[in-house]
Amino acid sequence: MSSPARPVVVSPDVRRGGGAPASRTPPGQVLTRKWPVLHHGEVPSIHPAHWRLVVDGLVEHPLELGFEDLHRLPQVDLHCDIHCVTRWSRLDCTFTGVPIVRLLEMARPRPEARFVIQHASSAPHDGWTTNLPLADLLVEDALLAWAEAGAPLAPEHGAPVRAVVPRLYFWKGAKWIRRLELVADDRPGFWERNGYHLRGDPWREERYAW
Ligand SMILES: Nc1nc2c(c(=O)[nH]1)N[C@H]1C(S)=C(S)[C@@H](COP(=O)(O)O)O[C@H]1N2
Ligand SMILES: [Mo]
Repeated sequence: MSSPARPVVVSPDVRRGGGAPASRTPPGQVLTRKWPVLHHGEVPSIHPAHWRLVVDGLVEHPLELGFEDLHRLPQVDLHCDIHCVTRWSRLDCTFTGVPIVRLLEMARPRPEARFVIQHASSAPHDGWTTNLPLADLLVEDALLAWAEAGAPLAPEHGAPVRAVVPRLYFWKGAKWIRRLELVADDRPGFWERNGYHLRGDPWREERYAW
């Protein structure tokens, strides 16, 4: 049985300066071919059958869905670059998943909703979060992803499902994501409370809050 071809979404940064690696590398970043692992706390073990995602807060229709439900939504392959605030960048990643905007269209944010808090399951700090403007998720290249380069995500990279928001530093994508909470006022997440920027645009070097 062959699986149907998925549309390819290309993140705009991939085409910067004609796509040459140097012009695609934000200031102060160093390219790596490996995919480093970076997080706070322990790697949780989450069986796909037990994974749930909640979309709630300031929405008209709160959602709760599982791994199979997510796969029934329109999937894409996302060609993008990732930029960690600790200065490594990895070009030409391919993430498979569903654009977060599809879930937001279903949940229908209320007019007051302006920020999104991503919540992760990561013991012992189940409260790991990262915050971002809602507008940064109303694009086709911000995903809930379950695979990279055709292979399911490894547990340390966020299995079964993580967020990938390639226009911002990579910490704005929660591994082991479990909840998208829509809020009216910005609320600094884990790294943001530790001095990182509220938005985190790598092209403006928005690394730190100061
Ligand atoms: N749940 C969770 N997600 C997280 C983090 C974390 O500590 N916990 N760290 C972030 C940071 S700082 C980065 S750079 C990326 C790293 O993802 P990777 O380990 O797959 O490279 O995950 C982000 N998502
Ligand atoms: Mo990071």
